[in-house]
Amino acid sequence: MAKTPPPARAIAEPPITNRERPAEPKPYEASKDELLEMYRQMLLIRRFEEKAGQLYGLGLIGGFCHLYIGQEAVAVGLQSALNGETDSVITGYRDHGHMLAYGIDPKVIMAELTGRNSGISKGKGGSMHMFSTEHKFYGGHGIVGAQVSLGTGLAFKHKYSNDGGICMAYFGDGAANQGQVYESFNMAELWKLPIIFVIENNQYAMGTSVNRASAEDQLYRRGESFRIPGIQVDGMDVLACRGAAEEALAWVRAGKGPVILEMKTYRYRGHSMSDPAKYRTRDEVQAVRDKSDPIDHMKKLLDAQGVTEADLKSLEQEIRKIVNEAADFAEQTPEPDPAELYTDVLVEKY
Ligand SMILES: Cc1ncc(C[n+]2csc(CCOP(=O)(O)OP(=O)(O)O)c2C)c(N)n1
Ligand SMILES: [Mg+2]
Repeated sequence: MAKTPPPARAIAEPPITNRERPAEPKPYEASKDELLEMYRQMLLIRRFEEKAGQLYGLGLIGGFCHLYIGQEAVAVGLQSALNGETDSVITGYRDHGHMLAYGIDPKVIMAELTGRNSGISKGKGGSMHMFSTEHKFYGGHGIVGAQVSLGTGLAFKHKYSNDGGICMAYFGDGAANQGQVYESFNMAELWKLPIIFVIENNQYAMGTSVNRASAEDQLYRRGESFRIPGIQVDGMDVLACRGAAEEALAWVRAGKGPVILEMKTYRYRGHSMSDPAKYRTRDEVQAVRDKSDPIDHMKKLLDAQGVTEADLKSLEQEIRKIVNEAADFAEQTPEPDPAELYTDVLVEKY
């Protein structure tokens, strides 16, 4: 028998500001070990991306390559709050940092960048198309905004199979203007899907600044007409990111439906390696680096915890070693066999 539809809501409803919403996030109170781990992960991403930039310059990486430098606190802070056993992550093409933050081996990521058979997508995906279903990391997508709809599907699966997981779907400020994002918002709220929509507002979509492209540039408000609460977060502060993740997760895990997190961040490099970044001044970039760099900020917190320069130096060396080993591996392993062209491709009728 068909279900009776729910009654229409009363007209005199409280405005959205009076509705229940997630608690105001507080910066996460991390132990010294947690601080060190977050610092380690952010530094790993930064050094990995710098090395990827070098390999690209040497012609060892083909195709597109979008670096995550400057945005490290977002993936590290948010993903540190996830349950790696149950929760899924999906993002766009700026994906290397998210994979590293999700504990995926730097070697197989770098080998994918250089198109080798030991790469995580057997060298056939490159920078933008990496997956690890084992780690519940669902890409790596080149079509702007597509990951929002796919992530909504992942969240549907979490709910349908009652597996206790949630999906974290990342997208950019440019993607936030895409039509499919709003279709996904509608479904996600209607069905109370367990999903956190993370808008990484790094201020630019290719060469267009957010204010030039967005009628509502306070992106955390973009869910209001769908009754999805939004929180704006300092995306350059890893503890603020983690604190926001805690509140968003509490809301979503309680079955209250999706949340939007707008992470105010900044990318230091061009949109991709082929972008000369003529749409902004060097001074603008330098000012953000000087004032808000997430790694420098964390260094100060570690200093206050009694972590010495020498401790940080040895950590830096350890990370450089991991990154150099990943680069050596990525240069030395063979390219895929031509027969690989015919694997992982749909060739039958479905
Ligand atoms: C559907 C679609 N339209 C356009 C493009 C071209 N494109 C690639 S990245 C990009 C900008 C996206 O910017 P944003 O969402 O802010 O992400 P960011 O690169 O800043 O991480 C555009 C327009 C694309 N890949 N897919
Ligand atoms: Mg952007």
